Amino acid sequence: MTATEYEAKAADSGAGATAQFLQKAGAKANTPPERVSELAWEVIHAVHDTIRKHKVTYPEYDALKAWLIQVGADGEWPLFLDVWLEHVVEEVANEHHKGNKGTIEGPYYVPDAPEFGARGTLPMREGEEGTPLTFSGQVRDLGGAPLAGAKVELWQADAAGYYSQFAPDIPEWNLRGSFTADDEGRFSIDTIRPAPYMIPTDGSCGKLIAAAGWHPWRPAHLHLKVSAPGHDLLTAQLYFPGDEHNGDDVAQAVKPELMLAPQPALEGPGEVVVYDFVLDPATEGR
Ligand code: MBD
Ligand code: FE
Repeated sequence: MTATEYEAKAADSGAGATAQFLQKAGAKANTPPERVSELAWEVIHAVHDTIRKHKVTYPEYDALKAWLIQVGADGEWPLFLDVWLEHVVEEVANEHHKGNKGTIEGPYYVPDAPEFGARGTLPMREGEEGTPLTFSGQVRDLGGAPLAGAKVELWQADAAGYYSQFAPDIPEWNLRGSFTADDEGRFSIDTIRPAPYMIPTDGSCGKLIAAAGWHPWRPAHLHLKVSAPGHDLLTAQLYFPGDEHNGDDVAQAVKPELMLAPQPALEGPGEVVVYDFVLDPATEGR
């Protein structure tokens, strides 16, 4: 079976994303009770206000209950939260940054991908579909000094819009890799152009989208984590000009600073693109 011959099921991607999230070494928030109370009450009161304002009925309340139960059963809490809430958490977390803009991580990052040094090709199947893309750049600090040895992790969907480890029948590390910038902070990665991503329609998030008359699309994107000792980790996504959904990403994670400018390759059928990263110094106390 090839990537285009199956339909990814919400159960595959949702359950995988939930398992992946639960494996993450749990960073403890240590939130004091006063803050827990304030945050919880504000959210609860906001829901009360919505119920009063729109005179929400018992059938609507029961439909909400059933839907919330089903989100958990589908394993779609990571998907729901990352699509509709994470972009604001990211905005607040990084508003002090002077270097590169970042954006949300989303539900499909997996740590410890294969390592390739400063230059290499992402793991791919034989005859991997998609336009070849050479993505290169330099990692620097705020003063413009190259960050030799910076780590550049890239993960992406394939040309059918599926992520390895979150859809069936794709090799484990397909289109996932970790690179180490050279003495000048430079790296170069051979990959393919990803396809736009569609939220699975058969799970709870898809049901919400259909019931509300929204669309399920994210524009095509490359996911990156760029890090260097003494600097804040940068989690970003890079986008392609002309994508139909750059202006209405369901996850609201597109920023103009994250738009690539691919050019036709000098040789061969593919494209080349250069994008540099500027990392902020490590934030105290985070
Ligand atoms: C994705 O590929 C993604 O990047 C986000 C943020 C949410 C769902 C799927
Ligand atoms: Fe993604």
